[in-house]
Amino acid sequence: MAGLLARRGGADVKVFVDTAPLMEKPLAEAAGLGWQGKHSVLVSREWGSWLFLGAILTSAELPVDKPHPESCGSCTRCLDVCPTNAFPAPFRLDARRCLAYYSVEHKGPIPREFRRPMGNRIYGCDDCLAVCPWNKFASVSREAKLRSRPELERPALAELVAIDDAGFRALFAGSPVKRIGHERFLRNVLIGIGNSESEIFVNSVLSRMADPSALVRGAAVWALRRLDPEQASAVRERHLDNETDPAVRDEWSGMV
Ligand code: B12
Ligand code: SF4
Ligand code: SF4
Repeated sequence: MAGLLARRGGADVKVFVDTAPLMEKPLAEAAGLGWQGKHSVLVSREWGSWLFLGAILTSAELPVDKPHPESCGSCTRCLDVCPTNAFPAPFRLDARRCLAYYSVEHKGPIPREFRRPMGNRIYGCDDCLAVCPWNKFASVSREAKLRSRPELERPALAELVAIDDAGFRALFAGSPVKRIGHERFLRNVLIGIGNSESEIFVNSVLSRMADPSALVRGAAVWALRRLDPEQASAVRERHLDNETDPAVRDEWSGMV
């Protein structure tokens, strides 16, 4: 539907959902749908923070709505919960510290500072949205396309890290997760495994140590070092002999 141009009742209509250079949040606030909360996304009295925005540009004459007043009051829950302190001030997000940016948009290795706070978030982060007290007014959407798929509700990390490119594409067909591609997906899964502090994943990690992707190998080194430092020391020289990528070599550095 995104970017669709049509004529309806004599007016031009163009529809966008997160696909055009439009600032949807200030537009939604001006349209009276809600207000930009201290976490910077739109909050509605009816839907809380759990909503997507869509925009319709039209030449039709429409009545003008009143902008919605800001209604956060003294609440600071979203600012306090952020695992990376991404809010330098209320209503102001530093996207360079946001895990939604690193897990979804960022193409390179996850900067070291953000690996532990990332926990086991494989795609995006919703913490600041999830704690908003206005969510108590939200209800589950009846839209079938927004329903979660049972096989993806609590996926096992060991299964996710073993998945190949074709399996990844099949599992996430029709889902935005597919957009990040297999390599970035494995990078995020390996960070989640490294944060699990559970040695049961060591063999899964070892199976990715010689992956053709340097991004994946680098994340596997980090995960192995966290889960089993002795094993990491034992295999270090063997892997370094064949490693040409400077970023992956850097992951091995500092170990003797
Ligand atoms: C770029 C972008 C991101 C970036 C930057 C986020 C951001 N807050 O801007 C990243 C990748 C980090 C991101 C993350 C997420 N995003 Co996003 N994102 C966008 C996108 C494409 C553009 C947003 C934008 O214009 N940012 C630019 C900045 C300048 O805008 P702003 O924060 O609103 O800035 C205002 C205030 O912060 C303030 N301000 C900013 N700087 C300063 C400085 C000073 C001094 C002062 C006083 C004020 C001030 O004034 C600005 C103007 O109003 C929109 C879609 C769209 N086209 O609008 C979706 C959108 C905002 N994202 C969305 C979602 C759902 C998310 C995530 C929850 C995804 C996830 N689960 O991982 C997270 C939430 C993180 C968060 N707390 O914002 C939804 C939000 C729905 C809603 N309820 O509003 C949108 C609207 C997409 C959609 N159509 O549904 N996103
Ligand atoms: S999405 Fe997560 S990391 Fe980003 S600002 Fe919200 S709580 Fe912080
Ligand atoms: S959690 Fe509190 S401060 Fe943050 S947007 Fe919701 S009401 Fe506003």
